[in-house]
Amino acid sequence: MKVLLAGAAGRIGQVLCKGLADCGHTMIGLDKVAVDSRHTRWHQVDCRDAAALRSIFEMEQPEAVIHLAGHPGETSLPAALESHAITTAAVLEASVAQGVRRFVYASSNHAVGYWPRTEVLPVDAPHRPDTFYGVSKVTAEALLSLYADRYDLSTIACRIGSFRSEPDTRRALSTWLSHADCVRMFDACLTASTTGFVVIYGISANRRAWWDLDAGRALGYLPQDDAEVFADRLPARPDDDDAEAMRVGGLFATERVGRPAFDEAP
Ligand code: 15L
Repeated sequence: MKVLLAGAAGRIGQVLCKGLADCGHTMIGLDKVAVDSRHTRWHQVDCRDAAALRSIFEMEQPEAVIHLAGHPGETSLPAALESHAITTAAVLEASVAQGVRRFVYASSNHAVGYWPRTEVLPVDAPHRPDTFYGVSKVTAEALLSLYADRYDLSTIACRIGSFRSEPDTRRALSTWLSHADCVRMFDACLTASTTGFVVIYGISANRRAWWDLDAGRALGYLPQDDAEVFADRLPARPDDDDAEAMRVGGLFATERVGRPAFDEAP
C-alpha cells in the first residue's frame, strides 16, 4: 500500500518508515525538518500548510495516511491546538481531496489521562484529558470522527501509551508500546477491514495494562511484547512511581505538569 506518513522524522515516524517498508508498504515521509533518507521518499513541509499538503498529495496520490506530526508534550493551549488540531485538519483536508480511504492517527493516552488508576479503561470511556496536550488530542479525535461521518473516510485513532525501546519506569510496565508492536499496530490499522471512526489503545500486551486492547485486537492488532520481562531491572523512584500510579496519564495529570492555558505576555 502507498502510505504517506506525516511526522516521519520523529521517534515513532523513523521506526514506522522502516518497519512498514519491511512489511511491504511504500512509504513517503513528510516532516518540517529535512532528512537525508535513501530509503524513504521525502517532502519537507509544515503540516499546518494546507495548500502545500494538497500539492504533495496530488503528486504522490497515497492510498493511506498516517499522521504523527506534532509536539509530544505539554505547551500552552494555542500552541497545542496548532500542533495537533490544526495539523490534523490540514492533513484530513488533503486526504479527502485526494480520495484517501484510510487515515491512521497517533492520538495519546493523555486524551483520557485524568481517569484514576482503578480498572482497565475501555475505549468508550468519556474523554478526560490531563493537559492542554490531551485536550488537543481530544480535538483531533473529534476531527477524525467528523471526517469519517461527513466524507466516508475510514479513520482510526491510536491512543499511544509510552513508546520506548524498553520500559523505563514502573508506569511503563503498564503503558509501554514496544517498537515491534508499534509497527504491528500501524500495519493492522492500514490493512484492517473497517469503516467509520475507530479508537484503539496503543500499548503492548503488558500483563499490567491499564487500557483495554480488545478494540485493537478486533482490527487485527495482536501485540507480542510484555513489559513485565523488564520489571526486575527498573530502578526504584518511590516519589515519582507513587505520583504516576494515581491516574492513567501519570505525571501529566499532576500539578508538576499542569500550567496556565496562555503564555504570559512578554
Ligand atoms: C505521550 O502521549 C507523549 O507524547 C509522550 O511524550 C509520553 O509522555 C507518553 O505519552 C506517555 O504517557 O508515556
